[in-house]
Order: sequence, then C-alpha cells, then structure tokens
Amino acid sequence: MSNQNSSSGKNAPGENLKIDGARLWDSLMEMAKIGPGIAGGNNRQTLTDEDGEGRALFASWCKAAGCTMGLDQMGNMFAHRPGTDPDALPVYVGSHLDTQPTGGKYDGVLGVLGGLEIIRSLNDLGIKTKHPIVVTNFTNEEGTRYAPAMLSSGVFAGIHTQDWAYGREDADGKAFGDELKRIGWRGDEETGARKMHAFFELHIEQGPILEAENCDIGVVTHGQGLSWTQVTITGKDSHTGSTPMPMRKDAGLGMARVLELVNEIALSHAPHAVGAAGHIDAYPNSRNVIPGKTVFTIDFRSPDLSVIEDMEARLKAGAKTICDDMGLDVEFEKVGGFDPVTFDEGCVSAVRTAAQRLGLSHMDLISGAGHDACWINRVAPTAMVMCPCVDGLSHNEAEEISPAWAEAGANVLFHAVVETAEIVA
Ligand code: HGY
Ligand code: MN
Ligand code: MN
Repeated sequence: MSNQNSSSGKNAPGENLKIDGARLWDSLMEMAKIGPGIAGGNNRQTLTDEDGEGRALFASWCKAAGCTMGLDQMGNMFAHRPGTDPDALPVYVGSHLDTQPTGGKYDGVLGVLGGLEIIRSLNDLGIKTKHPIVVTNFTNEEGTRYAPAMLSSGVFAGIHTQDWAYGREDADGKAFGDELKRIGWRGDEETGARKMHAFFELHIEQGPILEAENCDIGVVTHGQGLSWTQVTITGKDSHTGSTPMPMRKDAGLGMARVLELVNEIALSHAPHAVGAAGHIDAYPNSRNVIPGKTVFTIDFRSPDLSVIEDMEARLKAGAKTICDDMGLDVEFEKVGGFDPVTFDEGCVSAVRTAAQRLGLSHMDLISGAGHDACWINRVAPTAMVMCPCVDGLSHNEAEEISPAWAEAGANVLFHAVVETAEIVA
C-alpha cells in the first residue's frame, strides 16, 4: 500500500488505492429491492415500513464491517469505524436512503453505500486512519412526505427545532415524531451533539451537465439556494355544467394562471434560475365540480439569493393581482428554503486533487439540487462529489447511472475522506 504526501501535506492515498466497484454495485442493487417502484425505480419514502427495512439492511452491513451504530432522536444513523486517535473528531461521509415516490435507485443511496464501501475497502486494505470515519444516513432528505426537504440534517445543523420537526404532518395527518417511533428508528442521542472534523457527500448530479461534458466527476463548489412557497387559492365549488362562466370562482383556473406566472418569472432570470410546482392538490378533485380550492407549492431555485428573493416577491404580487381580478382569495406559506451554499475550500480541494490523482476527468459544478451537505456545511467543513446520471434524469424511476460512474465517484470520495482522516502508515 503506497501513500504519498498530497498537496495538503497530509498522508494522501496512493493512486492505486481503490474501492471495490462490483461490491458497491451489488449493494446498490440489493438496497434497490427494498421499496420497489412500479417502473424499475424505488418508492421508499421516509418513515414508511420500507424505509425501516432499508435502515435495517444498512445497519446489518455496517455491523458486518465492524462498525458500531449510533442513532439520534431524528433517526439519523451513524456507523462508526474507530481511528487511532480517539480524541480526533471523526470524518463523516453519507447522504440519505429515503426516496421520492417515483424515485430512482441512486439518489442518496449512492452516497450512503459509497461511504460504507470506504469502510469495507479500508478493512480489506488493512488501513488505519487517525480520525474515526462515520457513515451517515440522514432521515427525510427528500421532504416529500414531510416538508421541508433535508429536515433531519436541518435539525442536526440547528436550522429547525426538533419539536417543530416532530410536529410536521403528512397528507394523512400522521406526525413525523410518531411515525419515526412507529418504525422503531427514533434514537436517544441528542440530535446535533456530534461534532465533525469534516463531512463529504457523494451524489448523482441529477442534471445533464457532467454527461454532456463527458466528465466523470463534479467537484461541487456551490449549491444553489431553494425556496418553497405553498400557495392556497380559494374560490367556490360549483357545478361544471350548470354554472354560467361569468359566475364561476374557479380556483383551478387561478392556479393555472399563477403557474404560468411562475414560469415567466423563472425565465426572466435565465439561464440559472428555475421554477415549477411539483406538489398540486385540487379540492374536491371531482370531475364535475369546479375546484373551490387549490393548494400547490412553488419551488424556486437560483445560485443568487437576490434572484430568489425577487422571484418570491414577484410571485406574491402577481398571484395577488391574478386572484383579485378573478374574485379569488390567495394565501402564501413559506414551507422550505435555504440560501445558496459555498462549500469548504479545503474539502473541495481534497475532492479536486483526488480526481486529479486518479486521472479522472473533472469539472467544478454548482449543485442544482439540495442535499444534506447544504445544511451540514453550516456546522462542519463540507464538500460534495458528483457523478453523471443518464440524460441528467432524476426524481424519476428511470434514473440511471453506469457502474463505472459509481465506481469513479466512490474512488474520489474514498481518497478525499481517507486523506482528510489521515492515513496512519
Ligand atoms: O429538493 C431537492 O433538491 C432534493 O432532491 N431533496
Ligand atoms: Mn438526494
Ligand atoms: Mn432527491
């Protein structure tokens, strides 16, 4: 086993140190069997029985790799591999195992199992590190069943209170705290008490840039900011056949006009800003009733905070005008968001030099999606590694990556983590 002084002066792994790509791929495929979707992807939503099964499988693999398991009060899981210096703060590495309802097999999972593969490879190679290494699964990164996204890494980083998070309810009125207890994954550790030397997250890009540039590795320098505004438009339920057009108070039409406005606002800040509504509910949602109420969430994103603030303001002003003109009521509730993120230069440099050492094509990247790393960056030096995904597609069951992309990303993660954890020769 050779190691060399890297640019940072710490013990860096030699370029011949690699993870076992086939073992990583097998684990990804094994995890994908839990909470299968209907079209080849996954539906392993947070705090469902399937989430519980996935957690149990992950914990069994970590224990088999010699790790001791920790669990905090938000259900965040921590698999601990000891370092030679018990006083040294651990290097954390991980992501999330929960998926979208029509999710892919790799979003989040690649980062958690990529972290486990580092432990397995260090064991195979008989490598010791000064700092412990801890592989992490953060609860409810997706924010689908329980808004907002990155809920538990947000509590860990002190963004949200745990009581507020426990009280979040899903569409059936089930509270987060109760469901976490029901699936048996509510731990005793105080959330956020753990201190980190650094945190690294491997994730698929979920966008088209790396594949289009024929680039193996994204060195993520920044993450764009996110804003979720829930809009409630109230009109009047009435018969779709017998109600004359001028008498209608159509909350569905009001929503359609607001969504058109959202598109215009985002396009006015081209090319980086984006906007859409992924969550849409119409009430009573009956074929022959004009919707008396619509509830939908506008997802605005941009690398520039002032652009996000402009989009939010124009949404509220424009939607109010639309609804006033139509005799509709409109209410707004901020249900999620975070400012644009700048990741730690030292950690980003460890990712970049790892890609260089391994001879992998790489480019700096701004993350289009939000990740647990965006919140953990508030409490520890943090960076992300990205790999391409086919057609940039994600949050779709057809999400796909190649074994080679997974292996390359995990090797860069391996080198960045091990260099930061400092190999003890
Ligand atoms: O919404 C996001 O960007 C992340 O996928 N949860
Ligand atoms: Mn994700
Ligand atoms: Mn996702």
